[in-house]
Amino acid sequence: MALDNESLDQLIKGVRRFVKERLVPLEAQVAETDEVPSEIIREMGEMGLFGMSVPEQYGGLGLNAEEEMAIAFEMGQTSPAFRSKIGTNVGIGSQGIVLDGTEEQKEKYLPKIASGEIIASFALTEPDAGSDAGAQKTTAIRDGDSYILNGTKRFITNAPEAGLFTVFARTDPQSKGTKGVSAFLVESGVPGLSLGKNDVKMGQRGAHTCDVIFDDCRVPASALLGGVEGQGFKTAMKTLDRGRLHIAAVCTGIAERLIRDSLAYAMERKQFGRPIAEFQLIQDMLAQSRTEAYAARCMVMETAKKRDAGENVSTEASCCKLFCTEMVGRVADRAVQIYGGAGYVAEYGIERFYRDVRLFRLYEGTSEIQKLVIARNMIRGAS
Ligand code: COS
Repeated sequence: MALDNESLDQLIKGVRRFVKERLVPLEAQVAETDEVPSEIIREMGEMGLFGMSVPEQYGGLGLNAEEEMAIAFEMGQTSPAFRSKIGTNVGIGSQGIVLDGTEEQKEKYLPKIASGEIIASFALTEPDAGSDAGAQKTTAIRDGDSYILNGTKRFITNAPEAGLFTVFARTDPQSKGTKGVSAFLVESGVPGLSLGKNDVKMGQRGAHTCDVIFDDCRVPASALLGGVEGQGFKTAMKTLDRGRLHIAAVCTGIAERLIRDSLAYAMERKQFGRPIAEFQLIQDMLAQSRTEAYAARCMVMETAKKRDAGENVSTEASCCKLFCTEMVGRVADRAVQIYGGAGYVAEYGIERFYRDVRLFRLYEGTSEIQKLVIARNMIRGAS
C-alpha cells in the first residue's frame, strides 16, 4: 500500500462525500450546459485527484492500483463527465510519462499534471487508425534538433482543455505497423497544432473530445518520449493496460449507483397495490444487476492486487474492461426497465446514464479488441 490504511480510508470517505454533496446535485446542470463548473475542477485539484497515479516525488498521491481503483469506484457513482475531467491526467495522459519518460520530462510535466495545472491528453486514434492502432499515419520527421509533425488525431478526450498531448507518430515513414511509431510530448499552443470543433456526442455531456491537427508542427527533439524512437506503440499499450482497469472500476461504480437508485425506486413505486420491488420479475432484474456488479468489483480488485504485486495483467485488464463495460450496459438497461416510462424521461436522469455508459464499450479499446487481446494472450501462453 502506498498510503496507510487510515489515510486511504479518509481519502475514500472524502471522495464519497464530495461525490454525494457536490457532484450528484450538479448532474442535470452539467448535462444541460455541457460544462463542468470551474469551481468543481478546482476542488478536485485541491483533493489531489488529478495526481492520483503520479508518484509522490513528482507531487502526486502516488496511489497503487488497488487504491486508485478504490477511488475510481467512488468517482463512478455520478455522471462520468466529472471523472473524465481528471481521467486523462490519472490515466492515459500521464502514465506514458511515468512509465517511459526521461527524468527531465517527468520533472517538467508530472507536477503540473498532478496538480491539475495542465490537462494531459492522449492522441493515438486517427481517422484511419482506431482499433488498428498500429496503422498510424501521422508522421514525425527529424529535422536537425527538431521533429516536424503532420497528421490528424481523432476523438481526443479532453483535447479542447489540454495543455499537453502525448502524440503517437511514425518517425520511420518506411516502416509499416507498430514498428517505427514514437511518442512525443507536445504542448498546446505550439505553431502548427490546431483543434477541430468539439464533437457532438450521444452522451457524456460535459466531457469534451475533438480532432487535433498537426500541420508542419515543429517540436524540439527533447519532446521525444523517453528520448528513444520506435517505442511509442509499446508505451501506448502499457498505458492502456492501466487505463482499461480504471475504466472497469468506473463502470462498476456507475452500476452500483444505478442499482441503488433502481432499488429505491422499486421500493417506492406502487403498482397493483404494492411496491414493485415485491414482484419477482423486478427482483430478478435487481438480483442479476447486483450479482454482476459484485463480480465486477471482485475482478477489478483482484487484477489491481496482481498488478501491484508486479504481475503482467494485460489479459486480466482486458477481461475487466470487457466484462465491466458490458455489465454496466446491462445494468443501465435494467434500470430503465425498472423505472418504466420514467426511465425514458430525462427528468429522472436514468436515460442519461443509459446513454453515458454506451461509450465505455468503445473507447480505450472496443469490446471486440479486448476479446482479441485476451484470446491472443491465451494462445501465446499455451504455445
Ligand atoms: N504491453 C507491452 N507491450 C505490448 C502490449 C502490452 N500490453 N501489447 C502489445 N505489446 C507489444 C507486443 O509485444 C509487440 O512487441 P514486438 O513487436 O516486440 O513483438 C508490439 O507491441 C506489437 O503488438 P501486436 O503485434 O499485438 O500489435 P497489433 O498491431 O497486432 O495490435 C492491438 C494490437 C489490436 C491489441 C492494438 O492495436 C490495440 O490495443 N488496439 C486498440 C487501440 C485502442 O485501445 N484504442 C483506443 C484509443 S485510446 S482512447
